[in-house]
Amino acid sequence: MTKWKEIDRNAKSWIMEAGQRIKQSFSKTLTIETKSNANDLVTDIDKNTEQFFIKKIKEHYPDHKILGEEGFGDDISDLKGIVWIIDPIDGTMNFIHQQRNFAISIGIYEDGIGQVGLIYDVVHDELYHTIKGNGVFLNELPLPSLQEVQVNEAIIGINATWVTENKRINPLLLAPLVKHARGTRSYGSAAIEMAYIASGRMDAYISLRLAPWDIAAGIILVEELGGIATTLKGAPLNLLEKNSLFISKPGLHKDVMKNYLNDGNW
Ligand code: 2AM
Ligand code: CA
Ligand code: CA
Ligand code: CA
Repeated sequence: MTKWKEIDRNAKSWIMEAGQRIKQSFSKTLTIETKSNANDLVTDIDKNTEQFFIKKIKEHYPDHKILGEEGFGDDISDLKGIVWIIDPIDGTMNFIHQQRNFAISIGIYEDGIGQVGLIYDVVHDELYHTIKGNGVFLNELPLPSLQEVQVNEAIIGINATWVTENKRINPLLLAPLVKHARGTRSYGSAAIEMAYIASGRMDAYISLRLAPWDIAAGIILVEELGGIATTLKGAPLNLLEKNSLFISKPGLHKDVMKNYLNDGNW
């Protein structure tokens, strides 16, 4: 078995096991804390899940590094070697309020190149996974390459925050795109929104500020199918810091960059 096949097989088995543990936690009382602000939440399950992965990875691959949202991994200052970038629960607010619409996200990189991507929508039991160069699968189903679509036929994922007064972007810049798109959606989990681009349920997703663990797996999945992922200014994403994100089907990316985001003096 090749190196990546073995890593992928282990990662899949651990992500399913972690998902089971999360489902079992639904009957228990959550410990909820806040982080940077009153709406930035974390639970004991986020922390336990991250620690579960770290234990498994360190046992099997002691020379791999781990970057995790809850900070139990390594202090990473570069992407040399093999780095697992993990969000144990993406969509914690949904996890707490809805007990659905959250996912486990794992992107595995070697020297900065995405090699394995997994996003597990726990409650819907949908595992999106890829080994670079081998296609993307939704559970056992192979997903087709992404086809071009026009703005007026596109469903675009965007949080309403970005079209109200905010400190990152003039909301008027995004208003025409929202108006011209066939529809907009907001699922509250960046990983699920990117997985939905991979599966064709959405055509693009925009956010003004996401961390490496929010996007690490999703960009591997979408790029494997021919999609494009950049910042809103069209620059490459940097997995060592926070980024804005515009990720979409191929033709749509070019069209939106040219006709909607080009004159954004922001
Ligand atoms: P999280 O649930 O892992 O924190 C919600 O729109 C999306 O933005 C989720 O993917 C969420 O990830 C992410 N996010 C990143 N930073 C956030 C923050 N400070 N507060 C809330 N959501 C955040
Ligand atoms: Ca969080
Ligand atoms: Ca996240
Ligand atoms: Ca998280």
